[in-house]
Amino acid sequence: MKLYGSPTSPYVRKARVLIHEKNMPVEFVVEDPWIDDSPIILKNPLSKVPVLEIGADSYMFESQLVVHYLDHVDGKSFTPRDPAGYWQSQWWQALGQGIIDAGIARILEMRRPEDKQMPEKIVREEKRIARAIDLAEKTIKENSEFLLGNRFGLADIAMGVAMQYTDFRYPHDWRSRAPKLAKWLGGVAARPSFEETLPPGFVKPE
Ligand SMILES: N[C@@H](CCC(=O)N[C@@H](CS)C(=O)NCC(=O)O)C(=O)O
Repeated sequence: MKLYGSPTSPYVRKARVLIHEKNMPVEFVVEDPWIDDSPIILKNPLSKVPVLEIGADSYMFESQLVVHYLDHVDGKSFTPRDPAGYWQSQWWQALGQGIIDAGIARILEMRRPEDKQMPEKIVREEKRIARAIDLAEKTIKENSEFLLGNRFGLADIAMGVAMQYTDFRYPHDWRSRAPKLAKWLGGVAARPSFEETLPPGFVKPE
């Protein structure tokens, strides 16, 4: 299998962390979806990464589907099997995806020429992120190494990537408001799968 994407994309990084954790033989191929006539278009008409090549001219796209596929393809799923745990994992993954979506929307707005930017759009995305962090802090258990039970899983990957993307593109002091989340992130971020997939230029917060 081949995973196409960019080294800074948090959507792609979720798949990369999972591939690392599972030690899967998946080649990472850097391809830019933003350029005109990007080769990504031939694999994903939506021209977005990640794209996972699963066979000859056969591709998966949308990070949640790509991660779901990688999670199940080898029969060694990182998702809890009990129904409550399964849906809690989906819940955390949706929250993480939402934080990433808001972080991306914010940075794209900030990259527009200054006179074309909509400050209210930037504030709206920042408020989304703040509320999501508050809910995560309310939900996470005290001193928990992992978000669900005693096993690292897809919930940790989605939220870990989302919070590090926040640190990367929207660095601000969220930790003093969310100490339990901050402590959990410190543990997850120290895993080799996270260390070795950090976006180039990432500055570790003090
Ligand atoms: N919902 C998609 C979002 C993927 C996405 O927007 N990826 C960005 C890279 S961070 C991209 O390829 N953007 C290219 C574009 O929007 O043209 C997913 O979860 O995979």
